[in-house]
Amino acid sequence: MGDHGLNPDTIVQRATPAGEGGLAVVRVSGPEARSMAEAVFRRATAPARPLRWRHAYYGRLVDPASGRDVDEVVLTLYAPGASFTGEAMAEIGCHAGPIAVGRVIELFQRLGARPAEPGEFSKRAFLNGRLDLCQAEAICDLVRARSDEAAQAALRQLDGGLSERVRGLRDSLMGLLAEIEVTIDFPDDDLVPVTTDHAERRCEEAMRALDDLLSRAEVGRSLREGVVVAIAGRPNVGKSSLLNGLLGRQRAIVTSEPGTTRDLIEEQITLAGIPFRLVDTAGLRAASGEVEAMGVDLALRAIETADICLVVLDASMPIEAEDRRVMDQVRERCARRVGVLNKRDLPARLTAEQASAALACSAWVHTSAIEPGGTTELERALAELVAGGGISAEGELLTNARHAHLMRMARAELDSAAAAAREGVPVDLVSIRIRAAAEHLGEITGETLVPELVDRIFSTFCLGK
Ligand SMILES: Nc1nc2c(ncn2[C@@H]2O[C@H](COP(=O)(O)OP(=O)(O)OP(=O)(O)O)[C@@H](O)[C@H]2O)c(=O)[nH]1
Ligand SMILES: [Mg+2]
Repeated sequence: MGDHGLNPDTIVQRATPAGEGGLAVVRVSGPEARSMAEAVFRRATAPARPLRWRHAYYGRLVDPASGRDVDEVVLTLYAPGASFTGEAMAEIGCHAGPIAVGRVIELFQRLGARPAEPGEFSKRAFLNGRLDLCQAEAICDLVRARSDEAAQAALRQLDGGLSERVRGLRDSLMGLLAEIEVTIDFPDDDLVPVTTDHAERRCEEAMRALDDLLSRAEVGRSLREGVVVAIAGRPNVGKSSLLNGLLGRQRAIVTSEPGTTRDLIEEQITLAGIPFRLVDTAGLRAASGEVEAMGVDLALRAIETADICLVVLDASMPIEAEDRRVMDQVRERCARRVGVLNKRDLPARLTAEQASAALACSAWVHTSAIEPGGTTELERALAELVAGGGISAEGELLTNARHAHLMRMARAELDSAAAAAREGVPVDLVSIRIRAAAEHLGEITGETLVPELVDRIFSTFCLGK
């Protein structure tokens, strides 16, 4: 691998986030990495022997032009073939802060290194066969992960689990293609010809395996982007208060006046390692003005696109006509619902039985948005609803949208291949579809990727990765 490997230049970039901190790491990768580092590094102790690979040395970086100290650093050199990128690398632990790090990078630039583009270190690792694309993308996911669970999923992907399964699937399709081709090319030999029956069966097997992987894609997306939870109910039941209660701070305006919230307010929380995106909405009712009407429209759309809808009732009052309308609107728009009986600190006029008779929900929970710990039951119900759906299931979770998309494309090709085989289309025509499916799968691990696509994928990475 690595057509670029003929004459790569040497690149430099910070590997740690910008900003102030104790330490920062600057990476230099490429054929000149070692000689550049040697040109500017002065060991603290008298150098008895040349610097060894994979040893950390304490010392100073000195500007050869001025003879002035640039920073106090720890230098580690990695040999070609034994580094993250597969090239010779120098890693410099220096003082953090924009000025200090900038000076180190600039020093290497003056020696001829080029500032790395976003994702360029990972791209080199990919081109040098150190990582497959799936694994490289997992690094990016890991860096961006917003929850422990997402980080775990990315780590598993980094281990190569997903790559192996996808590669296995692709290999079996390639095997089928080879069988088909042999019987086409040598029809007179004594080979058992591949029947359309056989091709259909094999396609269906592969589809089942893809379905299994894809069923985890939804979970993966939730882990990556957060489970979207819309908070719905008529005005004044305490939706914004619940948002604030769950967040533990006063994010949304709360008043005793019905119709307070107009816009959507979105905030993120993590429950049991799962990221949730809470969306507070305008109270649903026949609106009394243009702004409120727009708010109600937004609310209805938010309910429609949410993964889960909280249906909030005020438990200190019996169910009203407006509540019933809200429940009808939610029933039509969102299948995963959690019912909330709020204001449990006030005398109850409404039971969970009455509420669940009016609207079936995964659970009906009691809350008080104004008491400390008043939302615990709700938090538990949300975490359970998602985790019960397999969020913490072992195995590879597809956390990457690109992978899920390619698997869906491959599945669609296999579906038409199987259908064509059923209709008695000649097996060599069926094989065109199978080949297309195999190519989509190859794009996941990077085996059949076109170079422009490789560039595009890596350019979405963060700087210094
Ligand atoms: N006693 C009690 N009062 C609550 C509770 N939750 C909310 N309230 C009060 O109910 C009133 C309305 O609360 P909001 O959070 O603004 O209600 P909302 O559903 O967002 O209302 P709109 O934005 O108008 O749709 C405020 O006076 C809150 O203090 C609760 O659990 N217990
Ligand atoms: Mg509100």
